[in-house]
Amino acid sequence: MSTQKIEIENFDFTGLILKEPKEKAVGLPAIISSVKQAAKYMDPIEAFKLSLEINQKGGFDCPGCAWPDPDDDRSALGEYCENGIKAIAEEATKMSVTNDFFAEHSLTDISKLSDFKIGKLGRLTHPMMLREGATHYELISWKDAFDVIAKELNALSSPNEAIFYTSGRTSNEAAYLYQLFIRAYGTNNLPDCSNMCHESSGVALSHTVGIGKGSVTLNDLHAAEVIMIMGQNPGTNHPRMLSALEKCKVNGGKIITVNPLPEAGLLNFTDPQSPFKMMKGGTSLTDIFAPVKVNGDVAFLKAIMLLLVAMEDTNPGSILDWDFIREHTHGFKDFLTELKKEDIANCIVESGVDEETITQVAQLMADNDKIIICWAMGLTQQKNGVGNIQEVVNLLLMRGAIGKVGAGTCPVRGHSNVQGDRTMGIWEAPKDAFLDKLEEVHGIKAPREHGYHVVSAIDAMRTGKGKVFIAMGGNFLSATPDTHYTAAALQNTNLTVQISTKLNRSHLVTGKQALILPCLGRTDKDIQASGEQFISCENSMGVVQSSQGILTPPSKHLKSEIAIVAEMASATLKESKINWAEMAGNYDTIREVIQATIPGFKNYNERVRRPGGFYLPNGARVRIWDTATGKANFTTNTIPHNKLNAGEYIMMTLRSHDQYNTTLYGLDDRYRGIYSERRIVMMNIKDMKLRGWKEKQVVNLFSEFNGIIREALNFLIVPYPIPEGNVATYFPEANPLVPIDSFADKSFTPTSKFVKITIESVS
Ligand SMILES: Nc1nc2c(c(=O)[nH]1)N[C@H]1C(S)=C(S)[C@@H](COP(=O)(O)OP(=O)(O)OC[C@H]3O[C@@H](n4cnc5c(=O)[nH]c(N)nc54)[C@H](O)[C@@H]3O)O[C@H]1N2
Ligand SMILES: Nc1nc2c(c(=O)[nH]1)N[C@H]1C(S)=C(S)[C@@H](COP(=O)(O)OP(=O)(O)OC[C@H]3O[C@@H](n4cnc5c(=O)[nH]c(N)nc54)[C@H](O)[C@@H]3O)O[C@H]1N2
Ligand SMILES: [Mo]
Repeated sequence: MSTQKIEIENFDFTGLILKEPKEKAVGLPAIISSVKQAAKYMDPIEAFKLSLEINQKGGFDCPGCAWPDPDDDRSALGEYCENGIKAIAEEATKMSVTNDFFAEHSLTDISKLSDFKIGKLGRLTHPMMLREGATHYELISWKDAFDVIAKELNALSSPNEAIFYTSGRTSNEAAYLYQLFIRAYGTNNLPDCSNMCHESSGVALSHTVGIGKGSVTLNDLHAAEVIMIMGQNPGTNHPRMLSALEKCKVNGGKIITVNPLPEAGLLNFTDPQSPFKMMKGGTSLTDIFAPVKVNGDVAFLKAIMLLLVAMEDTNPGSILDWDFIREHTHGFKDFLTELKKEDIANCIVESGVDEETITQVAQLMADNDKIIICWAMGLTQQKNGVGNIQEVVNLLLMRGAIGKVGAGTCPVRGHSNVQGDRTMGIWEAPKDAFLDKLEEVHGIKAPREHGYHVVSAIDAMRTGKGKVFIAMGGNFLSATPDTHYTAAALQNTNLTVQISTKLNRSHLVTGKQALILPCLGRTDKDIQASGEQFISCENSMGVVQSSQGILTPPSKHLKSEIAIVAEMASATLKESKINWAEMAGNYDTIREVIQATIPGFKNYNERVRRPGGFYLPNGARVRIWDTATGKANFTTNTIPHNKLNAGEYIMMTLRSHDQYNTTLYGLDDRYRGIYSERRIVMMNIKDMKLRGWKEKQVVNLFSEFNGIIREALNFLIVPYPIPEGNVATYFPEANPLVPIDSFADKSFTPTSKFVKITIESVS
């Protein structure tokens, strides 16, 4: 065993500068910022070539977010967004981490670098192995790497001792092949980033409307009369969504924002595709801003529904869509009885929003029929994340606002193919019908026992039940909760394997042995036996499109994710009758088996080649409810009571404007006016005064949960317009504070937006 010390956190300050938070998003500063970013790390001609191809029909799918592209006209400037350009610059960087780098630097040394510096080292170029007890990664041939994996997997006493993680950039083709290999090998241990992301949406929507995806299309957003955006910061995380919101406003729609923070992008927006408007100063997007307390959403939604019911009682038939409720829903009576037991005054207090604002929101909901509710992590990463989303559905169902033009559910997805990965079977709890099909098409025996999700996977490794960990992309260590607990879990395994484009901390905190398998990214050309290949992805609105990289890969030693899976499978499953090599040689053959296994992919190869791709079937969109009752279900969800003792705060962990999850593009959070530092904690000025604290006060953060105290040291206080009692930090710096056993009911999503903490001043 090696005794080298690996740093799991980096506590250094980088020099906080504070400015006034911005009140508008995008516009010229955004373009300048992204061009600067691209120019720093990329060849300028390649950067320009790429910017013309982003999200174009026949171009490549931006490796940034999962926001859909317009069905019809796409901007000549490229479906551009500042953070999309940054995502591409990050992948298409000129810098690389070669085998020489690993020969020169021990793991201990690399781990002393900050996450930001590690990311900026560049693309991985060679397969590398860390042998048991070694201090350095060393070069390994691809063949030997696959043999190591095969040997370890075949030595396990049960396939359930292996864990296969997936991050959400993996293409449909790679995801399908990966899950096929894993199930042919014999386990459903397929935790994925979705477990930490929109799992609460999937669980809530499947139960209530019969499909774990949103029901709206981009055109619905344009046609909506009211869009309510809850727990989401699109100016940073889905910048192209702002163009859709702007169209909605131009068409006369109203926008309600429900968020503890006044996020710049939602207040005012200047479309980068429209230079004329850029000079005029942009569109004011939000009509009503409802500053909920963290996790005040169930109370907020119930208050609105109570007001709607009161209006209905005064003027029967005027508010509730009785035809819809009768024909399409189940459980309305019980729902109404339970709702009426709630005290509206209490709902208002628990929501944190004032009565006048709530009344205005209810009035908009009453006056308009085409209502869309969008949401993201502010709702899903809560103990009652599933309840939050079920309340969203209740509100839409009361108003008949689903399954018609301009109305419905809009969970805004994160990773560019996270939705597609789930469609392809990346799921620890697959349905029997899916496994039956897999057996029929491939002649395998698919395991039926459900596998580990992210949280249970960590526990399994911690207790020695998970012995081999393989990650298809992502940064498991830094993205998961309870960083030190997870580190110990990973270090307790025999082998960790990372299939990655870039180096991150998960390559440093390893099992006894570790492999780095470097792969092609979305922007790279992918040439296989039958010639140049393309892959396909499903966006947040269920549109499947092709994506083809155009750059020369950064190293000739890289393999595609598909080739890696195929070779791993061939090496491990010696008796397998599946022709892995053929599929890796020609991705059309993978699409053929996907078509045979998964509904909605008829004529996949032909339809995916059409410009703009094709829509997958969506029951809720056409009012077909694939639920246990055959109807859309109303539900009752209790209001969480979050009592705080003196000196306790509720912490939410957020993304800054300069990061993609654990990848740090830079150290600034321009819209929030926070520059050059990530170890910060945003706090209400009144809370600061109570403690006698000043701006930039150095503090330590502690969370106590089920008797265990966790700490995150060295943070600087930033006064910010955030509700009293709430504070905000950045993900992943604050992840050591998120308790492993604090997760959402039913979806097991870590409560990254709700961590009870105490704060102590250092000086
Ligand atoms: N540039 C960029 N784009 C990204 C990502 C990225 O890191 N960078 N990540 C991608 C991924 S994987 C995802 S999942 C998405 C994430 O997209 P978001 O969900 O927008 O990201 P977060 O920063 O987690 O922001 C959550 C928002 O919820 C609010 N919030 C927190 N708690 C509550 C609450 O209790 N109630 C309400 N109503 N609001 C609350 C916060 O103030 C914040 O505005 O973005 C995707 N796109
Ligand atoms: N506290 C807190 N924790 C959170 C969250 C939060 O809001 N707060 N958000 C959660 C959410 S929503 C998510 S989705 C997860 C994200 O969790 P992950 O998806 O695991 O994390 P990422 O940071 O997106 O992964 C980045 C790494 O992916 C690799 N990579 C990038 N592109 C490719 C590719 O094309 N192929 C391959 N094979 N590898 C690639 C690179 O090595 C890069 O370093 O984090 C979760 N964790
Ligand atoms: Mo996510």
